[in-house]
Amino acid sequence: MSSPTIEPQRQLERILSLEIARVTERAAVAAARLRGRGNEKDADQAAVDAMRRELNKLPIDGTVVIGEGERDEAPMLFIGENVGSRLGAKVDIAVDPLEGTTLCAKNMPGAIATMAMAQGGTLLNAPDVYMEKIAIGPGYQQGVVDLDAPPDENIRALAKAKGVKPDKITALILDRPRHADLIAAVRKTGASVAFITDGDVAGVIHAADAEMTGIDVYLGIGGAPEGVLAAAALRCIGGQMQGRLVLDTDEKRERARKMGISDPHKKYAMADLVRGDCVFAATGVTSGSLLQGVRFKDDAVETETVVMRSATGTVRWIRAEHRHIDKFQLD
Ligand code: VTB
Repeated sequence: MSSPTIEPQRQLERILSLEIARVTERAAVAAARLRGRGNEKDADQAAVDAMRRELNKLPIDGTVVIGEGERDEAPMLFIGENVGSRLGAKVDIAVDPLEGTTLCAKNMPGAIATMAMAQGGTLLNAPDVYMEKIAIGPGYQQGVVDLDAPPDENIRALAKAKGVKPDKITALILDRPRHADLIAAVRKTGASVAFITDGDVAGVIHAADAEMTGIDVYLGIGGAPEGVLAAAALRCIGGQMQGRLVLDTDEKRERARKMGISDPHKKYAMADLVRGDCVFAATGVTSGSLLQGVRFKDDAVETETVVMRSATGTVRWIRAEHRHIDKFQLD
């Protein structure tokens, strides 16, 4: 009797799409122990250490392409670091062990531990700089909004495509002084602006489910690492996204060049940010609109994780109860 065969790369990716949950779970639990302590650095380091420990248990030859800063300046999970058992297939890894360090330090909603994995050489290797971003959900014609179009034009085009007036559109934007003109332009169309203080990976994901979240479009400048992670999620759940690195100094352009980025003004489509199939995971650290935060109970620790896989479009919500938490770091 012949059994169905799955090519080895696909098989591994299928296994990793569940294994990845362990990695973000551990990072989230480690960070959650330091919620509300006002110490961003310690919470971040705890998440980084836990994530690295778990990554090194995976049967992969992994390279961190989006990480906690660049070599020499980051103690661990820096861009270029090798992780995994080194025996398996070549895999690109993007991590943000604690996305929203301030949210965690202040115990505010929306901090997550997140990462994405893809075949080696398929995730954009970007320096830790800013990225201009625009993202919308699935169901629209390709190119209905564009990073290079003025914000008011994008809002009108999106409203038209949705069959509503601009005042029925809501744009999600990071609350930063640098967005003053953008916010004014969006509001001038009659559209509404919803703010986040941090956490634009979840912000972009929200735009992918307008019916549920009320967010039609994500706009503005956030971190480039978060941009690649968000693109990985969107590749799994559908939607459109464009980004452009903000390389406004010689020093940044040189850092980018060393990572193989020759055109500093390049507009990246989603398929440039993530060039093939990927898996994405995020675990809540503090409770937010995307995920429940870590709950510490007497006999267990509870986590909530979302895992997405682009090959099949499967989205899994994993509520886990971790018992024997004392042994947590040993297995
Ligand atoms: C965003 C957000 C992050 O950084 O990318 C933002 O997603 C951008 O940087 O959670 P600034 O804070 O400098 O504006 C975070 O807020 C924190 O890393």
